[in-house]
Formats: sequence, structure tokens, C-alpha cells
Amino acid sequence: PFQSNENISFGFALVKEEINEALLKNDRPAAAAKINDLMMKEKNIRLNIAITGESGSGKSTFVNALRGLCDDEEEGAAPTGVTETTMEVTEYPHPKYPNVTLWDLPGIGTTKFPADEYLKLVGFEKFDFFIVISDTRFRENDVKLAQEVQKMKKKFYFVRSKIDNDIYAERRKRDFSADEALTKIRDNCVNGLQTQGIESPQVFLVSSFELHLYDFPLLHKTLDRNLPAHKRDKRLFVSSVKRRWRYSKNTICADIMNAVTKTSMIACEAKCEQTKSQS
Ligand SMILES: Nc1nc2c(ncn2[C@@H]2O[C@H](COP(=O)(O)OP(=O)(O)OP(=O)(O)O)[C@@H](O)[C@H]2O)c(=O)[nH]1
Ligand SMILES: [Mg+2]
Repeated sequence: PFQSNENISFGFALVKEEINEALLKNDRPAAAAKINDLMMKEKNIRLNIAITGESGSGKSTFVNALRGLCDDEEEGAAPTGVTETTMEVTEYPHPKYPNVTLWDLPGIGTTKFPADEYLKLVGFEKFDFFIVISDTRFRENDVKLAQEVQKMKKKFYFVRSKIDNDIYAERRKRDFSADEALTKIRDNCVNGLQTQGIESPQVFLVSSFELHLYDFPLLHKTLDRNLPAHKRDKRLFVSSVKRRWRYSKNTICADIMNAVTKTSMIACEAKCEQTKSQS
């Protein structure tokens, strides 16, 4: 069953406030106990990643690729197809992280999922992080989805899919250059998002059929690096807190916020910003 991160995030903000308080009073043992508490919460956090975008943009194929499944014949794979396929929000476990769930969403902009009803129909606000997928020129619905995510103060990656198709078609040109074609596609996505008020968007050019090419390896690495509740993150967190312990109390406080933000960027960032602006 779907579990929103709302309560967990609220818990985070509360613990961070308590850390802040303890540090301001120079009560280091209390601060240390609270940091421990925060780490436990971080360890248990669930992360719901929604894969969204227009119908047929390659969302289900991408979910399978992320999970290391070559095609939808494999057991547990998301069904894919040349006509509208995904009709229900469907969850798939992340292959490495048990508390991370990938949610394969239906496509926006079909008669069953018209753009103006889409957010409500799929329960858009319940997800923690988003991957918006587009297989073509930058479109109105891509903007809508990106802006909705931004409005909720959440984060997204923008994936331009089926790059293999673009490269194949471009090869017919006499003055073909793969690098030039890729730059044009990337610029189109980045400019499209920036023009609509999305600052420094993270754009990945991907083919779910050729996973070693283009930005798929980078996307995989970036996503992995930013997923919370991983043991490696926990170790990173402990060492960074220790390293920062010697600074003045206010600096420690700011640095702890930073460390927390880094280790569980996706889930805590919005709440962290809120805490910072209140203090
Ligand atoms: N060439 C190429 N085709 C792709 C790629 N990803 C998906 N496709 C094809 O695009 C079509 C649609 O893929 P799906 O993954 O079903 O798309 P979807 O976004 O989940 O579609 P809906 O669930 O109907 O919204 C299928 O025929 C896929 O085989 C890709 O990276 N390259
Ligand atoms: Mg689908």
C-alpha cells in the first residue's frame, strides 16, 4: 500500500529543530543523541519515485531498464506496448534498495487521462521524487508536469527517451554528427525547462534499449548516489558529522543540515529548506 513521506518528513523537521536547540545550548550529548535519532529515521525512510510523462514516451520500458529487466516478458516486468498500455499506477520494487519504490504511472494527455484531470487521477502529490519522461520535442505537458513538481517543492529528473531513434534518423543526413544531434536535443530540453522557470534542470538523454550509451549510466549513478537509507550514506553521514564537530556551534548546525541534505537529498530537502528559513 502507498505510504506518503509526510509523517516521516515532519519527524525529520522536528528532530532537526531539537538538534538546533541542543547545539545552541552547547549541550553536545543531547545533540549527539538527537543526531542518532535522525539517522535512525533516515534509515527507515521510504522513497516513492514516480515515473511520469506523455503516453508512449517509454515510461514502463524505462522502469524495466532501471530494474535490469531486458524486456517485458521477464517475470515481474512492467508491460510495454505500441498503444496506450499502463492504465493504473503500478508499483515496482527498486532492485537494490528495499525501501525505494518505483511507481509506473499512466501517460498524461490521453482520453482516459486528460491533462487537466491527470494529477488527481494518479495522486501526483503523494510521490516524493519524479522522473518526467519525454520521447519527442519539448511539449506543453512536459512543462505542466515539471511545474507541478516544482510547485510542491519536490525534485525531478527530466529524461529524454528513445535517443537511439533520433540518432538512427539523423544518420541519414550527409553531415551527420551524433554529438551535434545530442547537444541540440539536450539544449532543447534544458532551454524549454528554463524558459518555464525551472532553474538548473537535470536532463538525461537515454535509450532504454542501449543502456551503456548516452546518459543512462550517469542517470543510474546519479539516482543511486542520491537515494537515502543506504548503508554507505549512513557511514558518510557519521563521518561528516564527526569531521564538522570541531567547528563553532552555529557552523556545526548549518553543516549538519548540509550533511543530512546530501545523504537523503530527495526526501529531506524541502523540509530542510523550511527549517533553515524559519531559523
Ligand atoms: N527505440 C526505442 N523505443 C522505445 C524505447 N523505450 C520505449 N520504446 C518503445 O516505445 C513504446 C512505448 O513504450 P512504453 O514503455 O510502453 O511507454 P509508456 O510511456 O509506458 O506508455 P503508456 O503506459 O501507454 O503511457 C514501446 O513500443 C517501446 O518498445 C527506447 O528507448 N528506444
Ligand atoms: Mg506504460
